[in-house]
Amino acid sequence: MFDFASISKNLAEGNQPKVRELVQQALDRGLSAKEILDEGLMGGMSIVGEMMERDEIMIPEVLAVAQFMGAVIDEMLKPLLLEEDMNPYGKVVFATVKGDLHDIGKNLVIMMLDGAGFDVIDLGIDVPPKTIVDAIRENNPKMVGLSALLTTTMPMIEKTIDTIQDSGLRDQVKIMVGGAPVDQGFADEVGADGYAPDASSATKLAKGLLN
Ligand code: B12
Repeated sequence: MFDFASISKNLAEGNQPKVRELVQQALDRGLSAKEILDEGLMGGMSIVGEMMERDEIMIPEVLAVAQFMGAVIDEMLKPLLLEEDMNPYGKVVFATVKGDLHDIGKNLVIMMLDGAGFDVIDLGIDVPPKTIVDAIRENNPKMVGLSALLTTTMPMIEKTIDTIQDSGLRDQVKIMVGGAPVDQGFADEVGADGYAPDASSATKLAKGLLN
């Protein structure tokens, strides 16, 4: 039985050489990339998420862990995940809405989704509704993620959802919304399918909505 918890623990502690060594050991023992991702790396990000909730870790450290996890996935697991045909959750189009330049939270959510096996198309910041509609048409995603960090850009989430609706694409996608000023009440009010307060619950939400 492989000690996946030690991958999680070392990832959360930022011990990068040890994480690489353990992931390589797991691969050498013939464990699947998906197992290593779900049991080891995602466990580490859950620990980091909990530390964030308790204010025990600073944002730059969180970003460093998330970026490192992305690098391990890219360099060590991605080719195998593709071979294993592990993209079980399909495509997600993600954007910070028009008028809003905040992307740290969006990028964290994207990294977690990426790590969990979603194929995320990141449209970036300050994204107008039409660009999002065009991206849905082009990429045929199962889900759209919208982020807003300002009370002044929250209405742009509603405008974006309305534009998706008016374009006749609403039934094709689930829509999840988030960002510091957003809450469940707002999500219900604007007709989103779901809201999550942070990156690890966003991943759970996305899996739940698509199951
Ligand atoms: C960093 C920051 C900036 C940086 C952004 C850099 C960047 N690349 O993102 C800069 C300096 C550019 C900036 C600019 C401004 N900012 Co600013 N900024 C912040 C700050 C300090 C941190 C935001 C952050 O990154 N948090 C960390 C991340 C990890 O958290 P998060 O974004 O909330 O994301 C998490 C969740 O919300 C959730 N989530 C996020 N998106 C999504 C999406 C989905 C689908 C889901 C499910 C979940 C989800 O998961 C994330 C991870 O756990 C906040 C204060 C704060 N504490 O929030 C102010 C804050 C958001 N900013 C504020 C303001 C006022 C501004 C400016 C207007 C300032 C100015 N006068 O110019 C400009 C606006 C620029 C613009 N048009 O967007 C105010 C907003 C007030 C309000 N009520 O609207 C805040 C609250 C500060 C304050 N207390 O006044 N800002």
